[in-house]
Amino acid sequence: MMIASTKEYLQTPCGVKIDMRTGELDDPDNAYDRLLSQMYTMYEDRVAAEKMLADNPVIYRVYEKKLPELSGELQWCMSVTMPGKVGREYYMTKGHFHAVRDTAEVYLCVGGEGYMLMETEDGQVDAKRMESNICVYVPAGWAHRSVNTGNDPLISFCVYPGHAGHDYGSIETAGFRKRIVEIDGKPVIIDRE
Ligand code: PAN
Ligand code: ZN
Repeated sequence: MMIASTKEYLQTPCGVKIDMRTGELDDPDNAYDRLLSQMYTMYEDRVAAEKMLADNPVIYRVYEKKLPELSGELQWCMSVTMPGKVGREYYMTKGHFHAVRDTAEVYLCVGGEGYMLMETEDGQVDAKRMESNICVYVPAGWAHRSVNTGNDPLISFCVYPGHAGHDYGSIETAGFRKRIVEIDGKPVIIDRE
């Protein structure tokens, strides 16, 4: 559906069916796959990452509706991080700050297991467990990344302010301070080297 103007957005309530087992939206306005080739430099084991590029797996998928990018409005989407590892590091989203730092986000996990890894620009770090029925609150000013430590897709319903925007640059440049890797068969949070 073409949406002509902001005004029209505001005049168009929508109701959308979501398949909570897969995260799929009926009739998404945008659905994209993030492939390993689009983020392989973010993994600690670059050799393992480059070897996997031959298959170039889908690391995560996002289903979105086109909604007004305005304060007072909300964006929402389904985020599905696949199970898997690059070397010993679990599949994860790229992660970002919101471009408008003063904007928070809610993630309601509806399937799978993992962590929401978070950090602030002044060096605070946190990780909250994600599994079905856990709602994670990402406060304003915290960068956030979903990490799938399980064997099934990690699926969340995400809601954030319409005008938040995404700032990937600082994470792409410096990376998160923490990584989540498998050690002796279990997820362990370690410092970035
Ligand atoms: C989510 C994320 C989604 C994909 O909707 O955009 O999980 O992760 P990246 O954006 O880090 O690639 C969100 O946090 N929106 O603000
Ligand atoms: Zn976000």
